[in-house]
Amino acid sequence: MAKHFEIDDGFIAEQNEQVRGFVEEDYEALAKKLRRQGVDAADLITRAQSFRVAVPSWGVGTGGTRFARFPGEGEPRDIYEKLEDCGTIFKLVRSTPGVSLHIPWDKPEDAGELREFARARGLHFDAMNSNTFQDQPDQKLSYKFGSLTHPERGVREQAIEHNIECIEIGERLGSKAHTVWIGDGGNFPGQQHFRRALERYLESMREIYDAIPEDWRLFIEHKFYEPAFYSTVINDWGVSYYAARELGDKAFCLVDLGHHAPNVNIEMIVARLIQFGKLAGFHFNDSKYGDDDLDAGSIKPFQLFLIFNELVDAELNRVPKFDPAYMLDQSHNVTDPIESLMMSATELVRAFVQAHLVDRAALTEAQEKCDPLIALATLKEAFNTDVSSILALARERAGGAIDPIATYRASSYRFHKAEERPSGRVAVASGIV
Ligand code: LRH
Ligand code: MN
Repeated sequence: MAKHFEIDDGFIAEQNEQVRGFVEEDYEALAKKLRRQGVDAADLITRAQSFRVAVPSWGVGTGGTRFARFPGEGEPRDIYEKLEDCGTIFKLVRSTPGVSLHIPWDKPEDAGELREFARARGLHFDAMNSNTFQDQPDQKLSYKFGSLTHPERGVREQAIEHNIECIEIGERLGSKAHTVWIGDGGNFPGQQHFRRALERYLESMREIYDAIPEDWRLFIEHKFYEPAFYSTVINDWGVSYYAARELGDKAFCLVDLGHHAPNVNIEMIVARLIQFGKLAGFHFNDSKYGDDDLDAGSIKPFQLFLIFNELVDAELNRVPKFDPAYMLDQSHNVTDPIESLMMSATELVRAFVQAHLVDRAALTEAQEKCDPLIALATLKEAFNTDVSSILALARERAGGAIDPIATYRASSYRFHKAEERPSGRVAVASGIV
């Protein structure tokens, strides 16, 4: 078996040595400032180390748009090479041990072997994802006019069976959740009967729900448009919540940040789903216009912070049934996917730690005393605090890199992978196109 290049711990330690002094200087200054606010910086390092987010297997290949895809060097060509890259991300940032698979893109020949390959790299499998938004070469019936809501029972059955197969593969891989996102909808007024389509969705999802093992969760992912451009069956959190309630206690609502119309108040949707005990978790990314699948925190970092403000408030107030699953769901069209995923994971930990910096007593007092300016100022105080040194030391003390991007580039990992993975063969649908 050809030798596969890996970044070793010694190299990471060497790179850390070069920058540790500066980071510890910044940390001491920050710790001193936080002590004045009665905040223990060392506690925040522990919190940062507790944060976990899963990476999407489809995110380590270069993504594209309907116009073009510009594959990079050393693209992963199969699920094993995707896991190699996920292992490298985890080695450097230490917050991403979970990998979310997409079936059939990542259908394993040998689930046991794949599970062992992942385990050897400190990885495990997070939520599974089904795919009834594309037709596979060997597929009998087309999903052109829908899948779980298609007028023809045969097409719905085919889609139900595919979801049940994903769950069975997930069981063999040790996953504990299954995400169902369907693109079903219409492009023209009159194309779909809105009520019948939703009825069919619930009928189909009940069969999938019944196949969910006792200790699993079923995640419903809503999206306001695309690929349908007039109506989408599961278009917003309201219908997702209704469906989750209808299905039962194992069904929850997953929030993909890019699946909302511009300017929708997503942090309030999060607060609602937390209050209703139906928040599944997230597909984190960012966007300016549509479902752009850009890097988390790259366009609207304050919104990301406000979302984590709701999550940390719920965590600290021990809201019942609060157990959100965090995943990234991005498409990397112009950056090295590994760098983007490391940066995005870091921006999530940053928002999480900043949310733990919020003076909640002062915020509650300002809210109860109708003092909006102090309420906003209290949030901004936390958001404007540079916690980079806390994040860096949290990574380093967990065996990772103080500066993941610099360490990754210094390792020439991508160059080595370009050698090992001649670009002839690229995995089918390695990224979202
Ligand atoms: C749909 C979506 C969904 C995935 C797909 C790759 O836009 O967010 O979560 O299945 O992207
Ligand atoms: Mn998604």
